[in-house]
Amino acid sequence: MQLLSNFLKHKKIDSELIELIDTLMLACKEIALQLREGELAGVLGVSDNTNIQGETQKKLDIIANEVLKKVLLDNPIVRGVASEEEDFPVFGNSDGRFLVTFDPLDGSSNIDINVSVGTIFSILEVPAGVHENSVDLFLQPGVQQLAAGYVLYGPSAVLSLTTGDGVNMFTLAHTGDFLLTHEDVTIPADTSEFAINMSNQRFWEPGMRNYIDDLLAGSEGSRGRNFNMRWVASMVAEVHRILTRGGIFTYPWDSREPQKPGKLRLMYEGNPMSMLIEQAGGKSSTCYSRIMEIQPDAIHQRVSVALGSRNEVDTLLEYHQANKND
Ligand code: P6P
Repeated sequence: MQLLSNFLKHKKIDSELIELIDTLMLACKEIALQLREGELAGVLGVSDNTNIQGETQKKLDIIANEVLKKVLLDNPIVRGVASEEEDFPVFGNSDGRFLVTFDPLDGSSNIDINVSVGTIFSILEVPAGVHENSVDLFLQPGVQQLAAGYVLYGPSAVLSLTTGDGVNMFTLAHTGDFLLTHEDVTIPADTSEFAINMSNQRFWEPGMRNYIDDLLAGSEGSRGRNFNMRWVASMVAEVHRILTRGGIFTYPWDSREPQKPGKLRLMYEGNPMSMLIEQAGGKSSTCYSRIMEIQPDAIHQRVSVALGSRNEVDTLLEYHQANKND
């Protein structure tokens, strides 16, 4: 089995990018250890803090965030980081080349019930000649990402990574090494499995309601076949399932907060997951446009998401187009 860094060297990936990915994995290994310990380490449960998202932070949200910040900012190749758990970006070496955005522990509402969670990351390069530290450094569309990935802390800890030349998966061995376990991941173009939080149905746009109604109608409906549903409430687990066997995941706009485009965050959920999905042959859309082409105007801005098997995402977009013309 090939070591992560040997695999990347063999792919002739930039040596400083390899160093950054190895640095990220140091942090993720520590997070995996803390999660494995769980109650034994006294790290479960909520803290007294609320983050900028208005969410009560779990103890492990804070631990994971602090580990990632320290490990990354100690490396002089990192200019700055932006985290779901930080109101503003945090800067390190002013000559650093890379910017990293991350959701330190996505799906953390699952921690206390021992269900899979994950760290999502996105790597950008500092625009040439920019010396001023500001949030603007990070506000680059998803197509500018150098690399993206997640570490899923499930029954095993698995890194799914893209550096722009396909998607590969690496499993964390008991030795502490990430070993190549799935090369050149490809998402089936069609699927019979969808993931959505059905409890929000009354808040969706007509296009989404009609699309889901037809999935639920199964073989008696216009789709003429039965569909299966999954909802883990952990985007990393949903995306991992889609990369592994296909499917469609959507967290659409809903009328509860009409001024917000969606629940998920563009910079450290939408963009990195979209890069993985597209690099594995899938599609990732807001339901109206390609997520990775959005020009961000705020570090915590939200986005509606529909991603997965290419042909099924296209079908969903047709339902939205049909209702837009109504
Ligand atoms: P809900 C986790 O909080 C998250 O950001 C994603 O990982 C997940 O897909 C979604 O929110 C779950 O949202 O409303 O079902 O709890």
